[in-house]
Amino acid sequence: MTETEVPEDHPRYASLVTRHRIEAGVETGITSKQGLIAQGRGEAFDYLLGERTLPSADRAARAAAATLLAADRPVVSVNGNVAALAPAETVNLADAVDADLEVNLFNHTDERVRRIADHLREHGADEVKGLAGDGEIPGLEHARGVVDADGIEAADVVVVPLEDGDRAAALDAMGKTEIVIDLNPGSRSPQTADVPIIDNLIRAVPNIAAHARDLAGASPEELRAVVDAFDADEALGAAEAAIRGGSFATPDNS
Ligand code: PTJ
Repeated sequence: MTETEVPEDHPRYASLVTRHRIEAGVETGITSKQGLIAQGRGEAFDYLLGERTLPSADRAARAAAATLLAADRPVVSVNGNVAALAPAETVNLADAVDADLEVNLFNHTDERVRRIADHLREHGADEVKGLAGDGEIPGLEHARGVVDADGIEAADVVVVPLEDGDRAAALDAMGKTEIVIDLNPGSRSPQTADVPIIDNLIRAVPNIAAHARDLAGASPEELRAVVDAFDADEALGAAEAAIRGGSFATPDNS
C-alpha cells in the first residue's frame, strides 16, 4: 500500500500515512535507518498523548512563533525525519517567520544533505543552507558539529525538531535560544529548550506557522508578552502528566 492508497476512513489513517512517509524517506536516501527507530519511539509517546495537541503544546507553539518573529537571525534546522514527514510545512514555517532553512544531520553525509536540500526545494524552498559546512558547534565531534557559518552558527534562535540531547546542550552553550519539538518530555533536548513543544512535528510545525501568521502584525512589546507568559517547566509537566494519566483506550486502539 502506498501513501495515496491508504483509505482516508481507516481509523489509523494519520499514523499509516506518517509511516509511509518515513519509509519513503529511507528508500529515497533522505531519512536514516535510525530515523525509523526514532519514529517508533515518537509514535509510542504520541499514542499516550492521544495523538492530539495539548493546550500546553499549543501555548508553546504560540510562544515559539513569537520568539521567531522577534528574532534577528532565526534558523529552522532540518533532519532526515523532518524532511520526510513535513517538507512543505517546514518550508511554509520558514517563510512565515522569515527564517533560514538549514539541513543539519545527526548521521551526517554530504550526499544526504544534498538530497534533503533538493527535497526541500521541490517543496518550495528557495535557499537551503547546510551544504557549506564552514561553521561548527563547539564541543561536538566533527561530523555532528558541522553547520554553516552564516546559518546555525550565526543564528540567535534555532528551531530543532527531534534534536539529540548533546547537540541541544551544545547549542544552548553557544547562547542560542532553542525551540525544540519532541514527543518525549523526558528527553534532554526539550528539557534544555527555551521553548519545548511536546507534540508530533507533523502537528507542531504547521501550528507554529499558523500562530506566526496570526501574530504577524504584533508589536515587539506584544511578542515579548507572549514569550514572557510562557512557562517551559509548566509545559513539560503538563505533557508528562498527560502521558502518565493517558488512557490506553484512546485514540482508536486498532
Ligand atoms: O536525520 P538525522 O541523521 O539527523 O537523524 C535524525 C534522528 C531522529 C534519527 C536522530 O536525531 C535520532 O537518533 O534521534 P533520537 O535520539 O532517536 O531522538 C528522537 C526523539 O524524537 C525521541 O525523543 C522521539 O520521541 C522524538 N520523535 C520521534 N518522532 C517524532 C518525535 N517527536 C516529534 N514528532 C515526531 N514525529
